Amino acid sequence: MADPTGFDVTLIRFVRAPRERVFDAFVQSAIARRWMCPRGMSIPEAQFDARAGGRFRVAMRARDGTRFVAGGAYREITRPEKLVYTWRWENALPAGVDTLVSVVFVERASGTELRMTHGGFPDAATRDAHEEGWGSSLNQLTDLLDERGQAATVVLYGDPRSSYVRTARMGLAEKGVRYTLQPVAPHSPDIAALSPFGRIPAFRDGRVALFETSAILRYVDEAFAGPSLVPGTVRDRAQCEQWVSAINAYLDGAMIRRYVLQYLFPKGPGGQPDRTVIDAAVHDMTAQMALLERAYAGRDFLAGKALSMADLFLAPILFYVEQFPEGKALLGRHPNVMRGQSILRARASFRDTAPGV
Ligand SMILES: N[C@@H](CCC(=O)N[C@@H](CS)C(=O)NCC(=O)O)C(=O)O
Repeated sequence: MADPTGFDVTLIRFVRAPRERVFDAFVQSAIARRWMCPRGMSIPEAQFDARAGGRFRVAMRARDGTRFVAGGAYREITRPEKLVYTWRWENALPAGVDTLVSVVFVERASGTELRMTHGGFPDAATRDAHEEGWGSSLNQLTDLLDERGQAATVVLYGDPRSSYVRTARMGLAEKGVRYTLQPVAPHSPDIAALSPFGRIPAFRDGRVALFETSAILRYVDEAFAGPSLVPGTVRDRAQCEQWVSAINAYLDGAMIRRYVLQYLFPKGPGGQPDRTVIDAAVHDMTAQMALLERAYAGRDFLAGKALSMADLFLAPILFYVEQFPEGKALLGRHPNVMRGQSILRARASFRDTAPGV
C-alpha cells in the first residue's frame, strides 16, 4: 500500500461500466492508450504486459511535443478486483523514484467503483500534480467506458436562453464534445457554488470547475480533440482575443443588457420598454455595428480564415438583436455583418442550440 512517510493521492470514481471492462482498461495497451493521460495529451506508445513479473511503459505527448514517459512493474494482478503496480517517471518529477499505484475495482449495481491510490510522493507539489493528472485521465476513462460518454463528466450549467450559454454550447458542439446541460438560472444556489459572480454559464469537467465563457471555451479547446477554436497565427489569435474582449466589455452591454433585455423585461412607464434606454442603446449599437461591418469587409469570420471563439461570442448576441425592430433594421443596413451571420447560422452548432424563445 501507500508509503506512510510519503504523500499520497486517493481518488474514488464511479464508472457506469462492468468491472471487467474497467479493469481491462488499465492493463490492455489498446484501451489504455486511449485514456491514460491527462486531457489535451496523447499516447504515442503503450506496452502493458500484465502478468506476475510483467512490466508496463507508457509515453505521453503534450501538445507542444514534450514527451513524458512512465513505466513500472506489476506487483499484484487479481482480475477484476485489484491491481498493484509500481510507477516511475523517466523524465518527469519525481524522476527515478518508484511510487506505487493500487486500484481496487468494486462491483456496484449499475457500474464499477474505482478506488485508486497513488502513493509515495516525496512532497505535496508532486502529489498535487499527480492528483490533477489522474483526475483528468480518469475523466478520459469515463468518456471511453461510461455509456453516457463525455456527458458523464462534462457539465455545462446555465439557462439555454442565455446568449453566453449558447456561445459555450456552440463551442462544445464545434469541438464535438458531448456534455450534460444543467438548466440553472443565474444567482441560483447551483450557480453560486460554481460561479462567484452568479453569472451563467459555469462548467465542470470532473474535478475541473470554471466560470467565464471565454475561460470555459479555452479549456474545451485545449482539453479536447477537434477543430481549434482559436486561429493558427499570432496576429489572428490576438485579433480573436480582441473581439472576445470587446464583445464582453462593450457589445454585450449595449446590445443585450440595455437593448434586448429592455424589450424582454421592460422597465419603462406602464410596464413598457423605456424609450430613453432603448434610444441610447441603439445609438451605441449603431457605432458598434459600423465597426463590425468594417471588420467583416472581405472576410467571413471575425479573426483568421475559419470560425473562432470570436464568432461564437457574437452570433448569439446578434440573433437576439435581430428579434426587435431597431436591431432588425440596423442589421439590414450592414450586409457584411449579415453575410458573416448567415454563414454562422447555417452551422449545426448554431441551429442545434436555438434558445426556443
Ligand atoms: N462575463 C461573463 C458574462 C456572463 C453573463 O453575463 N451571463 C448572463 C446571462 S446571458 C447572466 O448570468 N446574467 C445575470 C446577471 O447579470 O446577474 C461570461 O463571459 O461568462
